[in-house]
Amino acid sequence: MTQPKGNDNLSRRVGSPAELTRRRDLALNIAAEAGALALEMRAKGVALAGHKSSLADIVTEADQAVEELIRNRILAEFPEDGILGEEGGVLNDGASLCWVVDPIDGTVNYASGFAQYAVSIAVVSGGITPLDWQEEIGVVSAPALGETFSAVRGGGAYLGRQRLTINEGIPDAGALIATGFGYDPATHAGDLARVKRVMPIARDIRRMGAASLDLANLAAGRLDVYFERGLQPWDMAAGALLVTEAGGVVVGIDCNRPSNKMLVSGNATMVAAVLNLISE
Ligand code: LIP
Repeated sequence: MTQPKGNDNLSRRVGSPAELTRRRDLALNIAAEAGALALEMRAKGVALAGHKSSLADIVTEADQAVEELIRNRILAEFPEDGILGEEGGVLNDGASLCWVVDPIDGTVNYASGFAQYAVSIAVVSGGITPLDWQEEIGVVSAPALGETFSAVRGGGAYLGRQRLTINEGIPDAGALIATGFGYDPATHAGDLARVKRVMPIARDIRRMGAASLDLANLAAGRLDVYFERGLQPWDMAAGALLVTEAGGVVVGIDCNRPSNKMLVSGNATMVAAVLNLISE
């Protein structure tokens, strides 16, 4: 079985360790402020601001307000950096470091009253798509769960101050597998077919509704593998670094980089097994 190598095609370092540490500290502070705003707005109810790809794909006023807070805080400290945000698009395209922001990942959970949502903030270099960027910093903060995950490339992944390590191998009892389903009904049959194909190696399936937290939970050893088709760049940027810094790999279906076509993540043995099954 060929094992995926992960993100080994991009290894150059943009930004000194000190520059990255400053941005990591800022990302942690911003995530705390953004999470507090999300909680405060949620306590007052949910105001729908619109829809995106379908009626199921909603934007709330909190998504917009939280992203605005994050953008303003980044620009106040690093006006030369790029920003790619779920709600506000691209700013300063071509900057050597770009912040990739999902203000509320798991918006449907947020609107429905589930705690499984997160502020996801990454800093990447080398491009503004997962196919060509290198994740440098990742922060995933779940305000309603009181958990904040963080990583700087080369420095390990952490939940608070606790260092994270991904699970090894394939468990004898079967793997705890997380996945997700996009908002486009046309893709659901394919998504379900892939779930059926991985069931022979599954202990059970989880569909929790926030990709950044699926990746964070994988980094923390709470899950064995996670795969999903149709993810956007901001869904995966920060969480992918948490996984690689915890010793895992994050790949696509036909190359070593994830994209909206597919993301598969876990330890290399687990990922190879899932890739074999879903590629059949
Ligand atoms: C969501 C993801 C979720 C995925 C949805 C969507 P949003 O992000 O985190 O797991 O299945 O397709 O992308 O839209 O709540 O930021």
